[in-house]
Amino acid sequence: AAPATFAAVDLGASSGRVMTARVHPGGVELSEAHRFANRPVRAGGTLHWDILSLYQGVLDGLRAAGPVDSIGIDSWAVDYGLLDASGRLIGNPVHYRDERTSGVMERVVDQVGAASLYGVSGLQFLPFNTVYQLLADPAALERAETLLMIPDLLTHWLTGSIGAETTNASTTGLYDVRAGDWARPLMDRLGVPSGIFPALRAPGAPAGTLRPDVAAETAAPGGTPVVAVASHDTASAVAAVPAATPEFAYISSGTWSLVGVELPAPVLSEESRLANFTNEGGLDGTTRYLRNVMGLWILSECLRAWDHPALPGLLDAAGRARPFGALVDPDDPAFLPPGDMPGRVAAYCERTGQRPPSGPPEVVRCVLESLALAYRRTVRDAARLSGQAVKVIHIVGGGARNALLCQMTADATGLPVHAGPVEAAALGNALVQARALGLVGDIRELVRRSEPIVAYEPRGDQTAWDTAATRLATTST
Ligand code: ADP
Ligand code: LRH
Repeated sequence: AAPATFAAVDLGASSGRVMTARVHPGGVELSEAHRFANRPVRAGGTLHWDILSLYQGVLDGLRAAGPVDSIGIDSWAVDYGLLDASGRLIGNPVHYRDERTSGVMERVVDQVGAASLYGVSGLQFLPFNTVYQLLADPAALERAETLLMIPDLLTHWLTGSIGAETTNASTTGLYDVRAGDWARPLMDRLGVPSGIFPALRAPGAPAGTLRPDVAAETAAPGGTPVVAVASHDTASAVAAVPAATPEFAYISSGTWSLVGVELPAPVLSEESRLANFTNEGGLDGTTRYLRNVMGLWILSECLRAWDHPALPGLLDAAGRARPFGALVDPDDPAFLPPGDMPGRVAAYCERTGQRPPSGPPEVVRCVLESLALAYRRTVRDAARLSGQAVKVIHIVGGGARNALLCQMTADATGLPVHAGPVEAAALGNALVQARALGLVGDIRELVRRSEPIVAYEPRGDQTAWDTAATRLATTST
């Protein structure tokens, strides 16, 4: 087949990028056409996404990318825009870290019961799941005619088409994970109007073509196809994990760390619910059985508090800092909202009778060791709860560049860690488009052939990590 070029728009919580992927029978070459900051804006007391600036970034990126065979968009999950009867956006999409959802999940759980929610959606209980955001703002819901998840909203602005891509729909809490359809009876029970949810489309399905007026702002001709890729960024990233064996776990490591395994079917057991594991939709009907770990967000908020020192130098210093000082549970809700993260780490330590780390290198060491311990616990829980054996851990996303964390993860888990690709989500996005054109068979095999992977073998003293894990378990608040 002749080579083809695809534009993959990948919007993460920290940055957006438009990548071009040139796909030929021997492999894929990815290059960055445009990268832009994703800066949330607090206005009127609410934390918003700057959706128009993100859309402008997409257009600028499509201009820089040049003509392409097709376009796909993926982004972070759970957030959405609501359109009114005339198709206009009702308000600016709100950031999932906004505190308007405070107490809503607890109220819904009281009303319908955690087991019956989990039995339908199989979704982990996070306060910002779409369903809780919707119920936090009944006035907007009342005016809404259509709900579009972020990638579906941007796709709509590019093409005029309306649809709901399934991997992202599976993060709403309003998707029936066994039926593979919107959970309309649950919506009725919760008072969420089921008419606002568009028809579903699976990754790889067409999602319209570029409107001529929009095309004029890009370098792509009008009529360029837009494809519904695995539009949840984590689903695209998992699709591009270069695993050579089915016995692998993944850590999609960016702002969040999404830690889990790929399964043929969801796990909806009581034990799984209590461990707060999620069953999100993956490519080709797979289940992404995983848990959100707070991730590098804690580190990036520390960097912000310290006025952005250079990360490589700081990681070097953290590598030389004393091991196994204070440890924190990254999943503690105190770490979720934006704010003074070094202060919150110190407060956690004080609350749990530990000497707080002093100075940035010690804080970073504490955060990374704590993350490695969270990864260890989560990989082991995923394997135990699903019965899926795990022989290797793949780390993809920006966190694959953090050699200290990759090595700690290998040491803590006693498993080899394969790091890369950094731009897994963009690769998964582009290769689903290429596959839809018939250019690619096995996406993972193509990624293995094309992308450098760095291997970390476990080393050092496993018992030190066992001791640290026990200590953390007993100090968790
Ligand atoms: P998202 O998709 O959520 O925006 P990314 O996958 O782009 O996130 O990952 C961003 C993270 O990658 C940063 O928070 C940072 O911790 C990490 N990172 C980026 N570059 C480097 C680097 N040179 N060394 C270590 N870590 C890095
Ligand atoms: C990662 C991610 C994750 C969701 C979160 C809201 O970018 O999509 O999978 O839980 O953002």
